[in-house]
Order: sequence, then structure tokens, then C-alpha cells
Amino acid sequence: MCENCAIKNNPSGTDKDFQSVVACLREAQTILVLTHARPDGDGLGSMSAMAAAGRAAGKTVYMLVPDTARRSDSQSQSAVPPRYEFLFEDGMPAGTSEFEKLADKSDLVVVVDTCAFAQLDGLEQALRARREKVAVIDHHATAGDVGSIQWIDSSAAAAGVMVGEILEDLGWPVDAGAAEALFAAVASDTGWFRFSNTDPRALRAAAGWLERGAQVDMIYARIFQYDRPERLHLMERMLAGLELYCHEQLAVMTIRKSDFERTGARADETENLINEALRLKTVKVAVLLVEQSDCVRVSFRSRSGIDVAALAGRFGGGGHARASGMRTTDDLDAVKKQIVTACTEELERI
Ligand SMILES: [Mn+2]
Repeated sequence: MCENCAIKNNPSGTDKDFQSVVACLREAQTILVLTHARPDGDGLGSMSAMAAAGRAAGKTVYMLVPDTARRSDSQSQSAVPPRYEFLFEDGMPAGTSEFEKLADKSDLVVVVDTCAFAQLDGLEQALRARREKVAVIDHHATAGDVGSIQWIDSSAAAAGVMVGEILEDLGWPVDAGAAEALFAAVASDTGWFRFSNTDPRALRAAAGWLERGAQVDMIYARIFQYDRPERLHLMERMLAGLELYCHEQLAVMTIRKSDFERTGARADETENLINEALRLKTVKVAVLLVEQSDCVRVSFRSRSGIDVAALAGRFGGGGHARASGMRTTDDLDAVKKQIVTACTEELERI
């Protein structure tokens, strides 16, 4: 079923790329799967499903999440945010310090949901040194050259859709747990099937995961109804500081170090908060600036007409047309000013 949509609908990736990744996975006996730093549901769900299915197929599979940022930015114990811990009941992913050891034990290193060294904190050198055995599965428009084999399909709603198609082709067993991880991946990146990237390919894949036993209400509760009061208080402060520009078409929000200190919220608890600004009917572009210990992280979302991947690109970032991001070590207020100017130019153009 999935093969029908997998290959024909990927204008930016090719059938050959898909087949190359499948062939490497089939051949490898020991595999290290990793995703990007500050991981989201798509990266974590894709990684978890690939590990579970690979192990069920008799492979040895290790998982890893770069965690150098975590040490400075949050008090949490792991690079995996608590709302996604249910994806790792059989064991948590390793951290950056174990990369070389695990990569050298593995025949294949698979990077999911990113193709940018900027998202793989602290691993660039070690990955480059092993490039010949690195494969990438990603759906971001801003592609890098992390792997010697790469299947990049920017038309895929989530990396989870692509991983599902790969597992289907490999014939690796996808049990209820793996199906849940894939569903969580796609549900996260589509905002629970609300964003414009929601397409028949993603919905058909999701239906298949339900058939395999994924429990939708449980996944929803674990991802979206798992907040601590600290996160709601952080949101309260963020909304209190909401600024609107360009006839209310541009929404800008900030979360400062002092907001984390006052509320006790963690850096990972800012995930999805930017979407709150899109409740406003006039807003076409939303920007959230988050001040962290060593940098300012900026997220962009757009509703239509504006390519925020290009906007973030002006500041050295990237991502998707409707969702992108960047990082800078400049002062938050100075960056905000530059971004408001850039967004205003874009909004005046359309
Ligand atoms: Mn993704």
C-alpha cells in the first residue's frame, strides 16, 4: 500500500535514493540511529520506531540524541523531553559522548529528521570522519551533505512517514509500539494533522498504524496533555508579552532567561508554544525568540504566502516553508529588531 505513494510522490527525493537507504539497512547487522539535538516528536518517534522494528528483525540497534545543549539549557535528566519518554520504555538513547564508540561498533549510522550539521551539536567532526557509512532520512527543504547516502523528500509531512515507508519495504515487523512511535512522529510534525503538510500520504500511513494497534487517545494525552504547571505559567508570560506588527499580520513573542527563572519551566517546554500566536485570525507570520544560556533560539511559523525557511535562511537558519528556525549568539532585543524589519519587508511584498 505504502509503496504506491512512497516513490511517486517525492519530487525532491528519488526512487534510487529510497532504494539505496533500504539496501543499506537490509545489509547492516548493527545500526546506530540518531536524530537532531533538542529533539522533537518526529525525530524521536522515527528513531524509536526504526530501532524497535530493526531489533524485531534481528538487528542490533543503538539510539543516540546529541545532548551537549541539554547540559547548559535545562535541568532535565535526559535529552529526551519527559512527554516523549513513553517512546523509550525499552531503554533511553545514548548521548553525544558515546557516539564514537557506538558508531564504530555499527555497520551503518542513520540520521533521521535532519540533514544539517548545525542540528547535530558536537558531532560534525565525528560524522564527517565516518561519512561513508552515514545514511540520512530527512524531509527538510534545507539539505546538507551529512551522509554518503541520503533520501531527502521535502514533500513528506514528517520523517516518520518516510521511516514507515522504509520499514514497509524492508518488511521489518512494526508492532503496536513502533506504530505508536510513527504515529507520534507524524502527529507532532503536522500539529495533530492540522498543518498544511497534512496530506493523503500521511493520513494513509497513520491509518495503517492504527490497524497495527496504535492508541490515538493515549498518544494525544502523552504529547499534548502532559504539561507541568510551570509550562502554563511560561506560556502566560509569553502571551503577556505578545507584540503585533504590520496590521496585526506579524506576531512576535519572547521568552527570556528571567521567564524560565520565575516559572521554573525548562527549555524543552517551549516546544509548540509558538503556535499559540496562530490563533489570531490576522496573523500570517509568528516569531518566538527564546533566550537560552548560550544563545537565542528563534522559531518562525507562517500561514500562507510567506516562505519562512528563506526568512530564517537570511539569518543562517533554515527549515520548512511554513516552519523554520535559527540560532544566534547576538542580543535578543537586537535580533528581534532585525527580524521585525525582515518580516515587515516580506509582508509588504505580498
Ligand atoms: Mn520532522
